[in-house]
Order: sequence, then structure tokens, then C-alpha cells
Amino acid sequence: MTTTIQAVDDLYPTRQNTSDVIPRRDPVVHGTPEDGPFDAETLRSFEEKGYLSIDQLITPEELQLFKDELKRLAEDPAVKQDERTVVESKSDEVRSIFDIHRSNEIFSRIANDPRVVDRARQILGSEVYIHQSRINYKPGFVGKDFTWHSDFETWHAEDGMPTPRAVSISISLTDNYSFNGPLMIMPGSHQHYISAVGETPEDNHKQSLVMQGAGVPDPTILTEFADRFGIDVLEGPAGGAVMFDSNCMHASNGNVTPFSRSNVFIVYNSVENTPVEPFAAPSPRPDFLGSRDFTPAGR
Ligand code: 6CS
Ligand code: FE
Repeated sequence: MTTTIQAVDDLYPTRQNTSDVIPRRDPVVHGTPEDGPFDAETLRSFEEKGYLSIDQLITPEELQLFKDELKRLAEDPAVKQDERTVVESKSDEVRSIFDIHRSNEIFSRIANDPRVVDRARQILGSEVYIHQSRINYKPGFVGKDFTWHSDFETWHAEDGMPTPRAVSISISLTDNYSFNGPLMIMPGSHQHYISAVGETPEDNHKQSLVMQGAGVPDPTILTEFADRFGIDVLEGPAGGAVMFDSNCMHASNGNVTPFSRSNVFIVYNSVENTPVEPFAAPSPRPDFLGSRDFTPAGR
């Protein structure tokens, strides 16, 4: 019996020997105003900027429940030992906990909630499944930065995601001020794909989740992007959310203030964009980083 391996063209080559800027070959918004809660103007703005903000996505009661759960998880020694937990390089404080949509009932509920999934389906124009989820703590005083990157570049190179038909939502669990390391996005950068130089090391995720190395864009190109697109700093109160396209150039600074900057981060991928073999890595990342369970979310 012969097995046919579905060959998927690599439209977004990366981690080879040159750093190039490739125009996006795919639409950003796949759905229509009739497909969900976003109106035509919101969808147009998302297509143009690559992100949108949602005021008060969750209730004050849900916010308190999530914050209590965040504290409980960070203090659980078993959680700290788990391979899905990443700790800060120097302080040993919890930096991120991955796969919380599967390991935790409270976060599984919000990850499959219509307030979130309906929006992801509308942007992606199809049923969606969860490619990845994480809690980012960014604790006060010691929360480290996330350097400039495109999530899609990593998900394409290391998880085998064919096209950028994926969207992330970051639900703020603490207030995001200009000074405590909020998300920064270059508006419009998602329409251009920056390929990176340098091969992906074996087991790259073991260091990339603390400090990304492979796939980091070239500083000269980053400077050109910053000059061309500018940098939006996404401040906002706890309970709000930001949705952004998988190929937005984004980053966040470290947090030297006493005020932690914690969020829940969930990545929705179109069921028509399921991963194949990695496009630029020796082997696929573990399932808790790039899920191979394509069960539609919210069903
Ligand atoms: O490697 C990843 O999948 C993760 N890294 C970053 C910095 N953002 C996206 C994602 O959570
Ligand atoms: Fe990211």
C-alpha cells in the first residue's frame, strides 16, 4: 500500500542563508461581516493594521477567577516541574505555562467560549482549532522581554503551518500600562514576511521560549519596518483583549515595575491550514507547542 505524502509548496521559506522580505501571498481576513460579531469597518481595519482591541471581553467575576487560578498555578510545585512550564532565566519565577486549554478546566472554558471562537472563525473564515495556548506571567521586577518576531515564522518553520491563516488572542489579566511591558505591534507589518537566516537547532524550543534565537528578524530590516510602520503600544485595562494576525511583527519589553503584566494567549488556526512537516526544522515541536489535535474549537 503506497502512502501519498501531501506535498505543500513552501510559500514562506525561512532560516536559509539570506534574510528577505516576501510579500504576503494570503488574505488576512477570510470571513465577512455576516459571519460573526465584527462589522465591516472592524474587519477592514484588521486587514489593514493586523490587530484589533476588544474592551471588556470578560466579566469582573471571570477576571478574578482567572487571576486566582494564575496565582494557584504559579505556586504549585508540580506545575513548575512540568515540561509545559517555562521559568524566567534568572529569577526562576514562572514565565509561561503552555497548553492550558487542555490541562486546565477554567482556561479550557474561555478558549472554547463563543465570545472568542466566533471572532476567530469570522477572521479565519472557517472552523478553527487551537494550535497553542499559554499563560504569560511577566512578573513584576523580573519579567523579561519578548524580542521582535513573527509568530507565523516560528509556526511555519518549526510546526509546519503552511500559511499565516491563524489568529492569536491575548486576554489581559492585569492592567497593561506603557511601562510594564505591554504588547507592541508594528501596524501593517503582517502584510510582509521576513525570512530569517540560520538553521533551526535540534530541540530549539528548549531555549527559544526563554529567549528566541533562530527566526529573529535581521535588525536592518526591523529598523526599516519600524520606520515604515511605526510601533503601536497596546495599553489597556485587565479584562480587555487584543486579537492579532499570526504574521504581525510584535514584541514586548521587560517589566522592571512592581506591576505584573499577565495574559492568557490562545492561537486559533484554520482547519484548512493544518500543519504538515516543519518547513525549516529537523523535527516537529512537541504537541503542547504546536497541537496536532485539529478538533474544532467551541463545538
Ligand atoms: O514559539 C512560540 O510558539 C511562541 N513564542 C513567542 C515569542 N510567541 C508565540 C508563541 O507563543
Ligand atoms: Fe509571539
